[in-house]
Amino acid sequence: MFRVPEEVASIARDIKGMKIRGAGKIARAGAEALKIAAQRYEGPTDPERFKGYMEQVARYIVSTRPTAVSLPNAVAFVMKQLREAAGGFRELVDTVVRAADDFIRNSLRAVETIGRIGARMLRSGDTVLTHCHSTAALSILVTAKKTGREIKVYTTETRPKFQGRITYKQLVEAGVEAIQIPDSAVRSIMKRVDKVVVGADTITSDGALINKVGTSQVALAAHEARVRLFVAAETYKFSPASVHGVPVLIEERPPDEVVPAEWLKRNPGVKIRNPAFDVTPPEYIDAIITEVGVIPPKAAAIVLRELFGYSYEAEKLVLVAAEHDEAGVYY
Ligand code: RUB
Repeated sequence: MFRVPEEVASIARDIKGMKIRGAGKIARAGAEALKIAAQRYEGPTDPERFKGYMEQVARYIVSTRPTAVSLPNAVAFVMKQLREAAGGFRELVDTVVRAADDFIRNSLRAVETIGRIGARMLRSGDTVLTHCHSTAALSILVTAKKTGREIKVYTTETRPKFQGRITYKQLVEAGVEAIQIPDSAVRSIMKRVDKVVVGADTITSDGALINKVGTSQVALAAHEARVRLFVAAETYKFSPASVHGVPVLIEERPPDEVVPAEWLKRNPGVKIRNPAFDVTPPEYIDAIITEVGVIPPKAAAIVLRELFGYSYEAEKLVLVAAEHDEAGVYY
Protein backbone atom coordinates (compact mmCIF):
# COMPACT_ATOMS: atom_id res chain seq x y z
CA MET A 1 0.00 0.00 0.00
CA PHE A 2 1.15 3.58 -0.74
CA ARG A 3 2.10 5.48 2.43
CA VAL A 4 3.61 8.91 3.01
CA PRO A 5 5.30 10.13 6.19
CA GLU A 6 2.99 12.14 8.48
CA GLU A 7 4.96 15.34 7.77
CA VAL A 8 4.25 14.96 4.05
CA ALA A 9 0.56 14.19 4.68
CA SER A 10 0.40 17.26 6.89
CA ILE A 11 1.85 19.50 4.13
CA ALA A 12 -0.72 18.04 1.70
CA ARG A 13 -3.54 18.73 4.17
CA ASP A 14 -2.30 22.28 4.75
CA ILE A 15 -2.22 23.00 1.01
CA LYS A 16 -5.71 21.57 0.54
CA GLY A 17 -7.06 23.40 3.60
CA MET A 18 -5.28 26.65 2.53
CA LYS A 19 -3.10 26.94 5.63
CA ILE A 20 -0.33 27.00 3.05
CA ARG A 21 -1.60 29.18 0.22
CA GLY A 22 -0.44 31.45 -2.58
CA ALA A 23 1.02 29.80 -5.67
CA GLY A 24 4.68 30.38 -4.79
CA LYS A 25 4.36 29.06 -1.24
CA ILE A 26 2.40 26.03 -2.47
CA ALA A 27 5.18 25.27 -4.96
CA ARG A 28 7.91 25.56 -2.33
CA ALA A 29 5.89 23.38 0.07
CA GLY A 30 5.48 20.78 -2.70
CA ALA A 31 9.24 20.66 -3.27
CA GLU A 32 9.82 20.41 0.49
CA ALA A 33 7.31 17.54 0.73
CA LEU A 34 9.17 15.57 -1.96
CA LYS A 35 12.43 16.15 -0.09
CA ILE A 36 10.94 14.90 3.19
CA ALA A 37 9.38 11.88 1.48
CA ALA A 38 12.78 10.93 0.03
CA GLN A 39 14.63 11.45 3.30
CA ARG A 40 12.09 9.42 5.31
CA TYR A 41 11.66 6.64 2.75
CA GLU A 42 11.83 3.25 4.47
CA GLY A 43 10.98 0.87 1.62
CA PRO A 44 13.24 -1.38 -0.43
CA THR A 45 16.43 0.42 -1.49
CA ASP A 46 16.27 -0.84 -5.05
CA PRO A 47 16.60 2.38 -7.18
CA GLU A 48 13.62 1.53 -9.40
CA ARG A 49 11.36 0.85 -6.41
CA PHE A 50 12.41 4.16 -4.87
CA LYS A 51 11.78 6.04 -8.12
CA GLY A 52 8.36 4.35 -8.42
CA TYR A 53 7.48 5.39 -4.87
CA MET A 54 8.51 9.00 -5.53
CA GLU A 55 6.31 9.07 -8.67
CA GLN A 56 3.35 8.19 -6.41
CA VAL A 57 4.31 10.88 -3.90
CA ALA A 58 4.57 13.39 -6.77
CA ARG A 59 1.01 12.59 -7.93
CA TYR A 60 -0.28 12.77 -4.38
CA ILE A 61 1.23 16.23 -3.82
CA VAL A 62 0.04 17.61 -7.14
CA SER A 63 -3.52 16.43 -6.45
CA THR A 64 -3.89 18.77 -3.45
CA ARG A 65 -4.91 21.93 -5.35
CA PRO A 66 -5.56 22.00 -9.07
CA THR A 67 -5.24 25.56 -10.41
CA ALA A 68 -1.77 26.95 -9.63
CA VAL A 69 0.67 25.45 -12.15
CA SER A 70 3.52 26.40 -9.84
CA LEU A 71 2.86 23.18 -7.91
CA PRO A 72 3.17 20.69 -10.80
CA ASN A 73 6.06 22.77 -12.17
CA ALA A 74 7.92 22.52 -8.85
CA VAL A 75 7.24 18.80 -8.60
CA ALA A 76 8.21 18.27 -12.26
CA PHE A 77 11.48 20.18 -11.66
CA VAL A 78 12.46 17.78 -8.88
CA MET A 79 11.13 14.62 -10.52
CA LYS A 80 12.89 15.31 -13.83
CA GLN A 81 16.23 15.24 -12.04
CA LEU A 82 15.30 12.07 -10.19
CA ARG A 83 14.13 10.34 -13.40
CA GLU A 84 17.35 11.23 -15.16
CA ALA A 85 19.63 10.32 -12.22
CA ALA A 86 21.75 7.18 -12.27
CA GLY A 87 23.41 5.56 -9.26
CA GLY A 88 22.31 3.81 -6.12
CA PHE A 89 19.62 4.58 -3.59
CA ARG A 90 21.67 7.12 -1.58
CA GLU A 91 22.59 9.08 -4.70
CA LEU A 92 18.94 9.19 -5.71
CA VAL A 93 17.86 10.52 -2.31
CA ASP A 94 20.61 13.16 -2.54
CA THR A 95 19.38 14.12 -6.01
CA VAL A 96 15.85 14.76 -4.71
CA VAL A 97 17.14 16.77 -1.74
CA ARG A 98 19.41 18.86 -3.94
CA ALA A 99 16.74 19.48 -6.57
CA ALA A 100 14.13 20.47 -3.97
CA ASP A 101 16.57 22.83 -2.24
CA ASP A 102 17.50 24.34 -5.62
CA PHE A 103 13.86 24.95 -6.48
CA ILE A 104 13.13 26.60 -3.13
CA ARG A 105 16.23 28.79 -3.26
CA ASN A 106 15.64 29.87 -6.87
CA SER A 107 11.99 30.53 -6.17
CA LEU A 108 12.74 32.84 -3.24
CA ARG A 109 15.38 34.60 -5.30
CA ALA A 110 12.87 35.05 -8.16
CA VAL A 111 10.39 36.77 -5.81
CA GLU A 112 13.16 39.14 -4.69
CA THR A 113 14.20 39.92 -8.27
CA ILE A 114 10.60 40.58 -9.29
CA GLY A 115 10.40 43.01 -6.36
CA ARG A 116 13.43 44.91 -7.62
CA ILE A 117 12.29 45.02 -11.24
CA GLY A 118 8.68 45.85 -10.43
CA ALA A 119 9.55 48.60 -7.95
CA ARG A 120 11.27 50.50 -10.78
CA MET A 121 7.93 50.62 -12.57
CA LEU A 122 6.32 52.55 -9.72
CA ARG A 123 6.80 56.24 -8.91
CA SER A 124 6.60 58.18 -5.68
CA GLY A 125 3.05 59.44 -5.31
CA ASP A 126 1.53 56.45 -7.18
CA THR A 127 -1.70 54.97 -5.90
CA VAL A 128 -1.69 51.22 -6.51
CA LEU A 129 -4.47 48.67 -6.20
CA THR A 130 -3.83 45.00 -5.48
CA HIS A 131 -6.13 42.01 -5.11
CA CYS A 132 -5.85 38.96 -2.83
CA HIS A 133 -2.50 38.14 -1.23
CA SER A 134 0.41 37.61 -3.58
CA THR A 135 3.96 37.36 -2.25
CA ALA A 136 5.34 38.41 -5.65
CA ALA A 137 3.06 41.47 -5.89
CA LEU A 138 3.87 42.37 -2.27
CA SER A 139 7.56 42.08 -3.02
CA ILE A 140 7.15 44.86 -5.61
CA LEU A 141 5.14 47.11 -3.29
CA VAL A 142 7.44 46.63 -0.30
CA THR A 143 10.60 47.04 -2.40
CA ALA A 144 9.14 50.26 -3.82
CA LYS A 145 8.82 51.60 -0.29
CA LYS A 146 12.30 50.38 0.70
CA THR A 147 13.80 52.12 -2.31
CA GLY A 148 12.25 55.45 -1.37
CA ARG A 149 9.04 55.44 -3.41
CA GLU A 150 6.14 56.71 -1.33
CA ILE A 151 3.12 54.81 -2.60
CA LYS A 152 -0.43 54.31 -1.35
CA VAL A 153 -2.04 50.92 -1.82
CA TYR A 154 -5.71 49.92 -1.93
CA THR A 155 -6.13 46.28 -0.94
CA THR A 156 -9.35 44.44 -1.72
CA GLU A 157 -10.83 42.24 0.98
CA THR A 158 -10.91 39.28 -1.40
CA ARG A 159 -14.01 37.43 -0.42
CA PRO A 160 -14.73 34.76 0.58
CA LYS A 161 -11.44 33.97 2.34
CA PHE A 162 -10.30 37.57 2.99
CA GLN A 163 -6.68 37.08 1.92
CA GLY A 164 -6.64 40.86 1.34
CA ARG A 165 -6.42 41.32 5.09
CA ILE A 166 -3.05 39.56 5.10
CA THR A 167 -1.87 41.89 2.33
CA TYR A 168 -3.11 44.93 4.24
CA LYS A 169 -1.35 43.82 7.42
CA GLN A 170 1.94 43.04 5.69
CA LEU A 171 1.94 46.37 3.86
CA VAL A 172 1.33 48.31 7.05
CA GLU A 173 4.08 46.32 8.80
CA ALA A 174 6.44 47.34 5.98
CA GLY A 175 5.49 51.00 6.47
CA VAL A 176 3.41 51.27 3.28
CA GLU A 177 0.22 53.33 3.48
CA ALA A 178 -2.59 50.83 2.88
CA ILE A 179 -6.36 51.17 2.67
CA GLN A 180 -8.67 48.18 2.78
CA ILE A 181 -11.73 48.23 0.50
CA PRO A 182 -14.56 45.79 -0.17
CA ASP A 183 -14.25 43.97 -3.50
CA SER A 184 -17.40 45.70 -4.72
CA ALA A 185 -15.71 49.15 -4.36
CA VAL A 186 -13.06 48.39 -7.00
CA ARG A 187 -14.75 50.16 -9.93
CA SER A 188 -15.47 53.36 -8.03
CA ILE A 189 -12.01 53.49 -6.43
CA MET A 190 -10.29 52.85 -9.77
CA LYS A 191 -10.67 56.56 -10.64
CA ARG A 192 -8.06 57.27 -7.96
CA VAL A 193 -5.67 54.48 -8.94
CA ASP A 194 -2.53 54.86 -11.09
CA LYS A 195 -1.47 51.23 -11.40
CA VAL A 196 -2.77 47.76 -10.54
CA VAL A 197 -0.35 45.03 -9.43
CA VAL A 198 -1.58 41.45 -8.98
CA GLY A 199 0.00 38.01 -8.67
CA ALA A 200 -0.53 34.86 -10.73
CA ASP A 201 -1.48 31.26 -10.18
CA THR A 202 -1.04 30.29 -13.80
CA ILE A 203 -0.17 32.03 -17.06
CA THR A 204 -1.12 30.22 -20.24
CA SER A 205 0.82 30.21 -23.50
CA ASP A 206 -1.55 32.81 -25.00
CA GLY A 207 -0.76 35.21 -22.13
CA ALA A 208 -3.99 34.79 -20.16
CA LEU A 209 -3.76 35.10 -16.40
CA ILE A 210 -5.44 32.77 -13.94
CA ASN A 211 -5.49 34.33 -10.50
CA LYS A 212 -7.78 34.75 -7.48
CA VAL A 213 -11.43 35.13 -8.40
CA GLY A 214 -12.20 38.81 -8.86
CA THR A 215 -8.93 39.57 -10.65
CA SER A 216 -10.72 39.71 -14.01
CA GLN A 217 -13.22 42.24 -12.61
CA VAL A 218 -10.35 44.34 -11.30
CA ALA A 219 -8.76 44.12 -14.77
CA LEU A 220 -12.01 45.12 -16.45
CA ALA A 221 -12.35 48.18 -14.21
CA ALA A 222 -8.68 49.09 -14.80
CA HIS A 223 -9.10 48.72 -18.55
CA GLU A 224 -12.17 50.93 -18.55
CA ALA A 225 -10.37 53.61 -16.49
CA ARG A 226 -7.16 53.34 -18.62
CA VAL A 227 -5.18 52.22 -15.58
CA ARG A 228 -2.20 49.98 -16.32
CA LEU A 229 -2.26 46.45 -14.91
CA PHE A 230 0.94 44.57 -14.08
CA VAL A 231 1.18 40.89 -13.17
CA ALA A 232 3.98 39.74 -10.87
CA ALA A 233 4.80 36.16 -11.83
CA GLU A 234 7.80 33.91 -11.40
CA THR A 235 8.45 31.87 -14.55
CA TYR A 236 7.29 28.66 -12.84
CA LYS A 237 3.79 30.17 -12.95
CA PHE A 238 3.78 29.67 -16.74
CA SER A 239 1.97 26.54 -17.85
CA PRO A 240 3.89 24.21 -20.20
CA ALA A 241 0.75 22.07 -20.52
CA SER A 242 -1.17 25.01 -22.01
CA VAL A 243 1.18 24.90 -25.02
CA HIS A 244 -0.34 21.49 -25.70
CA GLY A 245 -3.90 22.73 -25.35
CA VAL A 246 -4.44 21.36 -21.85
CA PRO A 247 -7.04 23.56 -20.12
CA VAL A 248 -6.55 25.01 -16.64
CA LEU A 249 -8.91 23.66 -14.03
CA ILE A 250 -10.56 26.40 -11.97
CA GLU A 251 -10.87 25.10 -8.43
CA GLU A 252 -14.36 25.05 -6.91
CA ARG A 253 -14.24 25.32 -3.13
CA PRO A 254 -16.86 24.42 -0.51
CA PRO A 255 -20.04 26.54 -0.11
CA ASP A 256 -19.40 27.14 3.59
CA GLU A 257 -16.56 29.49 2.60
CA VAL A 258 -19.22 31.74 1.05
CA VAL A 259 -21.85 31.57 3.79
CA PRO A 260 -21.44 30.13 7.29
CA ALA A 261 -22.28 26.43 7.69
CA GLU A 262 -24.87 27.40 10.34
CA TRP A 263 -26.76 29.58 7.88
CA LEU A 264 -26.66 26.80 5.31
CA LYS A 265 -28.18 24.41 7.85
CA ARG A 266 -31.02 26.85 8.53
CA ASN A 267 -31.59 27.37 4.80
CA PRO A 268 -31.38 23.90 3.28
CA GLY A 269 -31.29 23.57 -0.48
CA VAL A 270 -29.61 26.93 -1.11
CA LYS A 271 -27.46 26.71 -4.23
CA ILE A 272 -23.97 28.21 -4.00
CA ARG A 273 -21.01 28.32 -6.37
CA ASN A 274 -17.53 29.12 -5.10
CA PRO A 275 -15.00 29.27 -7.93
CA ALA A 276 -11.64 30.19 -6.39
CA PHE A 277 -10.00 31.67 -9.51
CA ASP A 278 -10.87 33.42 -12.74
CA VAL A 279 -9.31 34.18 -16.09
CA THR A 280 -8.07 37.60 -17.22
CA PRO A 281 -7.52 37.81 -20.98
CA PRO A 282 -4.11 39.06 -22.20
CA GLU A 283 -5.75 42.19 -23.69
CA TYR A 284 -6.27 43.51 -20.15
CA ILE A 285 -2.67 42.99 -19.06
CA ASP A 286 -0.02 45.64 -19.74
CA ALA A 287 3.01 43.65 -18.64
CA ILE A 288 4.10 40.54 -16.80
CA ILE A 289 6.96 41.15 -14.41
CA THR A 290 9.08 38.00 -14.14
CA GLU A 291 12.51 37.31 -12.67
CA VAL A 292 13.91 37.21 -16.22
CA GLY A 293 12.46 40.59 -17.10
CA VAL A 294 9.30 42.49 -18.01
CA ILE A 295 7.41 40.93 -20.90
CA PRO A 296 4.17 41.59 -22.74
CA PRO A 297 1.58 38.84 -22.09
CA LYS A 298 1.86 37.67 -25.69
CA ALA A 299 5.50 36.72 -25.03
CA ALA A 300 4.36 33.95 -22.67
CA ALA A 301 4.89 31.31 -25.35
CA ILE A 302 8.51 32.42 -25.80
CA VAL A 303 9.18 32.16 -22.05
CA LEU A 304 7.64 28.70 -22.08
CA ARG A 305 9.78 27.52 -24.98
CA GLU A 306 12.98 28.94 -23.49
CA LEU A 307 12.34 27.43 -20.07
CA PHE A 308 10.60 24.15 -20.71
CA GLY A 309 11.39 23.40 -24.35
CA TYR A 310 7.76 22.29 -24.77
CA SER A 311 8.33 19.39 -22.40
CA TYR A 312 5.52 17.00 -21.57
CA GLU A 313 6.77 16.33 -18.04
CA ALA A 314 4.71 18.96 -16.27
CA GLU A 315 1.73 18.33 -18.51
CA LYS A 316 1.37 14.79 -17.18
CA LEU A 317 1.25 16.13 -13.65
CA VAL A 318 -1.19 18.90 -14.49
CA LEU A 319 -3.47 16.24 -15.95
CA VAL A 320 -3.30 14.27 -12.72
CA ALA A 321 -4.44 17.39 -10.88
CA ALA A 322 -7.22 17.97 -13.37
CA GLU A 323 -8.53 14.42 -13.04
CA HIS A 324 -8.68 14.88 -9.31
CA ASP A 325 -11.46 17.45 -9.06
CA GLU A 326 -14.40 16.70 -11.29
CA ALA A 327 -16.46 19.54 -9.85
CA GLY A 328 -14.12 22.16 -11.32
CA VAL A 329 -14.59 24.29 -14.38
CA TYR A 330 -12.02 24.29 -17.16
CA TYR A 331 -10.71 27.38 -18.81
C1 RUB B 1 -3.82 33.22 -3.98
C2 RUB B 1 -3.69 34.00 -5.25
C3 RUB B 1 -2.41 34.75 -5.46
C4 RUB B 1 -1.48 33.88 -6.34
C5 RUB B 1 -0.08 34.45 -6.40
O1 RUB B 1 -4.91 32.33 -4.01
O2 RUB B 1 -4.55 33.99 -6.11
O3 RUB B 1 -2.64 35.95 -6.13
O4 RUB B 1 -1.42 32.57 -5.82
O5 RUB B 1 0.49 34.42 -5.12
P1 RUB B 1 -5.13 31.33 -2.76
P2 RUB B 1 2.08 34.39 -4.89
O6 RUB B 1 -5.20 32.16 -1.54
O7 RUB B 1 -6.44 30.64 -3.09
O8 RUB B 1 -3.98 30.36 -2.75
O9 RUB B 1 2.62 35.60 -5.56
O10 RUB B 1 2.24 34.41 -3.40
O11 RUB B 1 2.59 33.12 -5.49
